[in-house]
Amino acid sequence: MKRVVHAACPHDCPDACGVLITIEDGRATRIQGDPEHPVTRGFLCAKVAKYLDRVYSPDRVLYPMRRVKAKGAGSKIVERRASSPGQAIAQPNEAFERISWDEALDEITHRLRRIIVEYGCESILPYSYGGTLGALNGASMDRRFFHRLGASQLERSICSSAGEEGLKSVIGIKLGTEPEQFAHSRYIIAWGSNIHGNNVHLWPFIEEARRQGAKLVVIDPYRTRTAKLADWYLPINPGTDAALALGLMHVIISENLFDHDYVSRYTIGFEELKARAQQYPPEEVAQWTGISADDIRKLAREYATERPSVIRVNYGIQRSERGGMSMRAVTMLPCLIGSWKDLGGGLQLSLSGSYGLNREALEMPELMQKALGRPARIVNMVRLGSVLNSLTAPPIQALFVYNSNPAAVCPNHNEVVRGLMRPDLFTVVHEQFFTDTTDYADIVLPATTFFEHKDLQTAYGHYYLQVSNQAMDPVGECRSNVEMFRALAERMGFEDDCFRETVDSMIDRALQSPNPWLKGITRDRLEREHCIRLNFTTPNGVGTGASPVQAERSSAAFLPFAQGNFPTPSGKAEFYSETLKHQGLDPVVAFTPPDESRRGSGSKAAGFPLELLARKPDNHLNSSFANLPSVRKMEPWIGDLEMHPNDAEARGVRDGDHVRAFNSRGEIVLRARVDGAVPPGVVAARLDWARFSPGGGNINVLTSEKLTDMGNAATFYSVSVEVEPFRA
Ligand SMILES: Nc1nc2c(c(=O)[nH]1)N[C@H]1C(S)=C(S)[C@@H](COP(=O)(O)OP(=O)(O)OC[C@H]3O[C@@H](n4cnc5c(=O)[nH]c(N)nc54)[C@H](O)[C@@H]3O)O[C@H]1N2
Ligand SMILES: Nc1nc2c(c(=O)[nH]1)N[C@H]1C(S)=C(S)[C@@H](COP(=O)(O)OP(=O)(O)OC[C@H]3O[C@@H](n4cnc5c(=O)[nH]c(N)nc54)[C@H](O)[C@@H]3O)O[C@H]1N2
Ligand code: SF4
Ligand SMILES: [Mo]
Repeated sequence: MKRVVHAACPHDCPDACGVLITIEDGRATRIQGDPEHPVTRGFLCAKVAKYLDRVYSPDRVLYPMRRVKAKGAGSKIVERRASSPGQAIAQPNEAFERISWDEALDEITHRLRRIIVEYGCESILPYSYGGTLGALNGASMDRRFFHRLGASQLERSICSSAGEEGLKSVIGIKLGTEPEQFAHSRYIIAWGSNIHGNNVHLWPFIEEARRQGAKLVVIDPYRTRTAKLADWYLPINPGTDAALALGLMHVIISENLFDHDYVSRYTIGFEELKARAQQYPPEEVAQWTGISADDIRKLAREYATERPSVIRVNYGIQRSERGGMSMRAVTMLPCLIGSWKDLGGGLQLSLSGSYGLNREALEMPELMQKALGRPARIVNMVRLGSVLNSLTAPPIQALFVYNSNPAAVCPNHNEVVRGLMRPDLFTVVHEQFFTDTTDYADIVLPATTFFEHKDLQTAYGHYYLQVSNQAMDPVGECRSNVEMFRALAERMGFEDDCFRETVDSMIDRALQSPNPWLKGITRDRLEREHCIRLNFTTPNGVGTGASPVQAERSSAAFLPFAQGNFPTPSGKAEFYSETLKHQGLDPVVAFTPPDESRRGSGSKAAGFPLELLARKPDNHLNSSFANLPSVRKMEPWIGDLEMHPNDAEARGVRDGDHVRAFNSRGEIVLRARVDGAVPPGVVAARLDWARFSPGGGNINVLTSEKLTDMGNAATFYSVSVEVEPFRA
């Protein structure tokens, strides 16, 4: 029997594609994009188009497993077998023996109970991030479980929190220009945003705009696919975006190109901003950013006058020491020129603030009270290395990993591994694959893919909610995150009703929220219609729907800030923020170069004159997909260090040579690729699994635990290194 099931891609990607899965006799035989999804419109990225390879990979974890060899032995088995470094290799499951779910759950609960008696509940640390962004499997039963247990709470700041704080400090909420409106733009700036690689479903709307004469400008230190396709590419020195934005505001204000009416009605702090921007004339900004004063003036004039103009800023600029301030500065631009009023104007970072699901009902933080009588301690995920090695009172004695692969993605890799190797640390990993992290697990539990469970799917790059239906039975003995934590709660003896709640009931309750934009959207409708746009017709306390004029031009347009309505403390876009002032931060915005950079003053930069961009792969998703041979083939840069010819020549390095990249935290061996991708002084390499890298360490050996100025986020793009030829 053949049927087609509607699902939604839950990977950590702005697009949240509508997906159709064909099932024949219980087996998935085809995956395709849902042509009816208004934004993702029937195509999938190259990696998810090959998803059957993932679901039916011979490397899937199929059963609960117990480690029988030394911690870390899995990666050694792989290394020994690796005939050529570019090849993905079979699972290192020889380090494990199969056990039953009963045995696994018994062993876990037994160990956790003992650890609680000896060290207290907060010696247990959950560790999860973006494996699935499904509303339930991303954060629901797991949170209930750890709240009820009284475990330490994880501050999930490895990705976006600096940018979010920067954005919210100006406009109050994670909302912005919807992708469909980019088709109406005449001037599009991709600012630290690799659209073609990381957000490909925005691209057709940009192409549509360009067919009608729009100009695409890319601001990025790395010549991405998007940059190569741009009308104007501006390579910028890493970490200097706040200077550029201030330089643009300098020109826009001094040449009187800003929107007086919008500024006076809907913003506060213009005088303070004006005074600050005066300190950033283009000539000075040019020295920081590497972009000429003429280009800065031209960009400012075009951006302010070629309307509608829109900025797609992504998370690239905020993975820098002062990423919060960078994002704050860029967010001020559409408020200054009033482009929020225009169809096809404004700015997009993340749109996820629109969904407003009832997260309290899903996560039930009140259960912490029951366990501890107070909120549990908070531990920052970026600092996992230090946390495992030196946190006390209590130390971490149990680590429970799901939806994440910290032994690949976490900064300061060597310290992370040192911590994971601790003989007294009890580690559980719930995974689809034997990853870098499972190598250190005492127990590995098998996890379903989105083909094998049901979920509710939001997005951070569009405004359509979806239900992702279960298409097939789980392979092997896999269980979803929801079902695994449900079983564990039962085994721990937690009798609260919430641990027995069905998936459908959880979806229903998630949709019962005070957010008016969810009005009329029910599970039943989602199951029938697959994909429903948020209900923006009613204005509300947070933002408004389209103004009458705009509504005429496009009945569906959503212009959240056309008439102000910024949900900030002042109700206006804040060029001046009292809140930041209270936090000891600059209430306006200023530029300071990253300490760890050529222009910085930090000691970490001394002796390491190159700035490393520890980048994402274009065709994998962080560490996900890197183990699948068919996907890995599409990413020929893996294992390369991209260098400018000047920097290579100065070090006696030729294209194709092996080089040693190092700093105070460690070293790795890569192959030099002397191409035109990076400007002088900058080098770039891509994230890969540690075990596929010679020596067993990936680029996160070189990245640091230093946190950003706002949001306590990771600083993957503020890394100083030196490079020399590698002599074996
Ligand atoms: N193919 C693919 N898609 C993905 C992912 C993936 O790994 N692969 N990851 C997903 C995830 S988790 C996320 S968070 C999103 C992120 O998507 P993006 O926000 O686009 O993330 P990045 O690739 O980190 O950064 C974007 C660009 O910023 C540039 N950049 C770095 N430093 C600076 C700087 O100081 N200034 C400026 N102007 N630019 C800078 C980088 O060179 C990069 O090209 O993508 C998601 N989609
Ligand atoms: N050097 C460097 N490091 C980076 C970045 C970078 O740009 N450069 N990017 C950072 C960013 S932006 C992010 S968001 C993080 C991402 O870090 P992670 O969120 O850890 O992302 P992934 O590498 O995709 O690993 C997710 C894991 O979850 C598993 N998984 C998928 N679905 C499920 C499920 O339903 N249940 C369970 N139990 N497991 C599941 C997958 O198999 C995969 O191994 O990486 C960060 N690390
Ligand atoms: S990873 Fe992104 S682009 Fe690819 S299918 Fe999933 S949502 Fe779509
Ligand atoms: Mo991310």
